[in-house]
Amino acid sequence: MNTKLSSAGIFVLAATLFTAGSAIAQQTAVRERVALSEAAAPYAAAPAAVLANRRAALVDSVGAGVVLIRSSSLRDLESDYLQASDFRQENNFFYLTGIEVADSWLVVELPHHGDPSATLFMPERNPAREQWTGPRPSLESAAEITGLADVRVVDEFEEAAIAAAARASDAALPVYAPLDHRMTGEPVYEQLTAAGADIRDIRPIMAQLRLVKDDFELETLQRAIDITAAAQRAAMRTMRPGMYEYETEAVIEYNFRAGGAERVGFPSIVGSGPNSVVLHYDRSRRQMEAGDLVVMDIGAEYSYYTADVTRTVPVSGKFTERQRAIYDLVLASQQAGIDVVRPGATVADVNRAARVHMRDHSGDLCGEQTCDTFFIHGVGHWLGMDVHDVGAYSTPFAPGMVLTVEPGIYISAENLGVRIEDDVLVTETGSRLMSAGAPRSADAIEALMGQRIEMR
Ligand SMILES: [Mn+2]
Repeated sequence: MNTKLSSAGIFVLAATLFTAGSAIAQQTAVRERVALSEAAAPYAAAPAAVLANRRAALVDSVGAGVVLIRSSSLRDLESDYLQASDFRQENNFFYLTGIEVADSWLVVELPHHGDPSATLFMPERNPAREQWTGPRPSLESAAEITGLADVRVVDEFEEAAIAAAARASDAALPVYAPLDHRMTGEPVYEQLTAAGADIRDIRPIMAQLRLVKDDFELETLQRAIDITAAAQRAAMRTMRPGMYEYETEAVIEYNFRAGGAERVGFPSIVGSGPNSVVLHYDRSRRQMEAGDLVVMDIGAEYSYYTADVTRTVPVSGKFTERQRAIYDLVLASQQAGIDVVRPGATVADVNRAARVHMRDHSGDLCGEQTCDTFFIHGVGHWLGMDVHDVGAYSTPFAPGMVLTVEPGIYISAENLGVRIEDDVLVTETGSRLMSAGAPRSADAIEALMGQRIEMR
C-alpha cells in the first residue's frame, strides 16, 4: 500500500508556527497531531481514475441492467438539523462518484451487449443560493471530479431513468436501486413500478464491493485511525483524577478536528468507573476519581472513513493489581483473536479464538465463572465508511478487508469495565494492526500517562 498519507507518524506541532505567548503555548500542549503534509487537506475524495475502477467493479458485479444511485439531500436549518452546512454525502453515491452534491443521481446502464454507460444528474448552480451556502460544482467541474464524461442537469433524470428502465425491460433486465424508504418514496420509484420494472436492491452488491478496500480507501482510513490514535494519546497524557469525562472528550474531539477530521464517526464514549461497564455510555458527565478505569471508545471520521479505537486506562495513571490482571486477560484474548485473521478465516473464527482464550485463561479472576461470561457483545465488525460497515459477516476474509477486534470484560459489581479495540487490515499473509499508534499494553499506557501534559 502507498503510505503517502500515513507514514509520517506523530509530532507535536512545532513551536515555530506559534511564536505567541503562553495561552497559545498551553493550547498546543494538549495537541498530539498526526503530521500534516499534503495530507493536511481536510477532505480527500478519490481521484477520478480510482472512482472509475470502482464503477467498473460495479459493472462486473451487476452484469446487465440499470443501476440508480441516489445522493443525499440538503438538510434544512430550521426543520431538519442544526447546521444546514454539515452536508454528508450518501456513502454508496460518494463511493462511486467522489462528489459532494445534493439531490443528484448516478445512473449506470449495462446492456447485454455493448459498453456500459454512466451518467451523473445534478442540480445546476444557483448563485443566489450559493451566497448563503457557498459555491457548488458546475457540471463541468463535476465531470472532472468524478471522471464521468456525461453530466446533466437533474431535471432530465426522471425521463432518462424511465427510458433506461424501458430499454432494460425490453431486454428482460432488472433495475437496481437502494430499496430503502427514501427510494420507495421517490416519484421515479412509483413510475418504474407502474411501468412493471423488475426492481431489485443494489445495497447487498454495493456492500460486498465496499467490503474490500482499495488502496486509496486504506490510505484514507489509515489517516482517520492515525488521528484517532493521536487523540487517545492526548487523552491519556492529560487525564487526572478530578477531571470530568467531558473534559477528556473535549481533548479527544479537539484532536480530531485539529487533525483534519470532518466529524466524529459516532458519539464519543468516555466512561469512567460505573460508566465503564455501560457499553454505549455517551453522556460524559461524571467526575473521574482516582482508582477508576476509563473506557474511551472513539473514532474520527476523515473524508468519509471512520476509525474505531478503544483504550481503557486508569485515571490515576497506574492500574491496580486487579485491574491489570483483567486488562491483561482482555489484551491476550484480543491478540488470540487477531492471530487468526488471515485470508479465508471469518469473523466467527476470530470470535471463537478470543472467547476460548478468555475462558481458558480465566483462572479465578472472575470467581465461580469464567471471564467470557462477562464478554457480552460480539468480537467486532467491519470498518469503513460506516463505523459498522456494510458487508455480510459470513464473508471469508480477503486482503483489503478491515475489521475491528474488541473483546471486553464488564464486571458491574466492581464498576470494572475493560474493552480494547483495534482496527485490523487483512493482508495477503495475515493481518496488520492499523491502530498500533495508540499504546496497547498496560506498561505502554502507564509509561505514556507518566508523560503528562497540562490542559491549563
Ligand atoms: Mn467498534
